[in-house]
Amino acid sequence: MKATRNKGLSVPYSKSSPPLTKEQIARFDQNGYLILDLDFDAGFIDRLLTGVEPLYPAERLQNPTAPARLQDAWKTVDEVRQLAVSPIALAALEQLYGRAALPFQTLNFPIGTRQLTHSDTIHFNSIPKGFMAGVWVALEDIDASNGPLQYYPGSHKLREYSMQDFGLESGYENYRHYEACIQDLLEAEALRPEFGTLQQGQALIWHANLLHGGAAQTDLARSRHSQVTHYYFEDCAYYTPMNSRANKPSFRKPFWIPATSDFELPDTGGRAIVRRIARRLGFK
Ligand SMILES: O=C(O)CCC(=O)C(=O)O
Repeated sequence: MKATRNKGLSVPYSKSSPPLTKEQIARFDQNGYLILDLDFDAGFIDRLLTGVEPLYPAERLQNPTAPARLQDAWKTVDEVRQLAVSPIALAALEQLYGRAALPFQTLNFPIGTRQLTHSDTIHFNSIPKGFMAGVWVALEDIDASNGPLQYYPGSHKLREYSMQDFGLESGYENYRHYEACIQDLLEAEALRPEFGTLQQGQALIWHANLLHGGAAQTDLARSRHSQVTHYYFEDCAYYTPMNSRANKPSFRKPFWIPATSDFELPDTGGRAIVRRIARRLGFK
């Protein structure tokens, strides 16, 4: 299955002046992550934060210390979209993977997520496998007390573990069992975490199979604004492992985050819902 790019998604870095050095590429290969600056200034980030704040779930007003997340704010907040199509991130990913990177999802977080350790290969995968990456951007300075990203260098070299590998049926109802199996794996492999204490505007690219999560936020009076963008790569088929059965991938048709703000969203409204119900009822 061939990925088609949305209009205008192009990387203004030439092959002769790419953003990453050979040493950075070797470090990514060895550690499974890489930190780099995306060159967005504080004014841009302020506008992004002002744009996303009113979109978080209303519970955040009642309880600002509860984890909150906002998916695909790029559709309405143009700074979120611009961050997702950062020319530096796209060019760096293309250098690391040898294929054009295709952003397909954004997540914004106002405070630490406290997410338990996992690998993104359980959520998103491709055929051929492994053509997926996450780019986590610090939208303010992050230190040990406001819930940094936590990751296990080198863990991307472990095999890719699916739900079935742990004797679990796929499905989000079994996700906490998956998380428990990953905790056992960390102990069995004696893996030690590192923490993403990044400065505002820095990004961490992670390999699809890097084990990562969110560290506890010890200072709940603080915020921890961040944005994650997930990328696939060109010329693959894409699927959702959590909804797949053994040898029966649940394929997906991502809508690539557009390079310019003059985009039209695909029809996900009434007609798409009617089509989905009709398919479930057995109508073609
Ligand atoms: O931001 C975090 O604390 C963790 C994010 C994460 O694990 C993810 O988006 O997969």
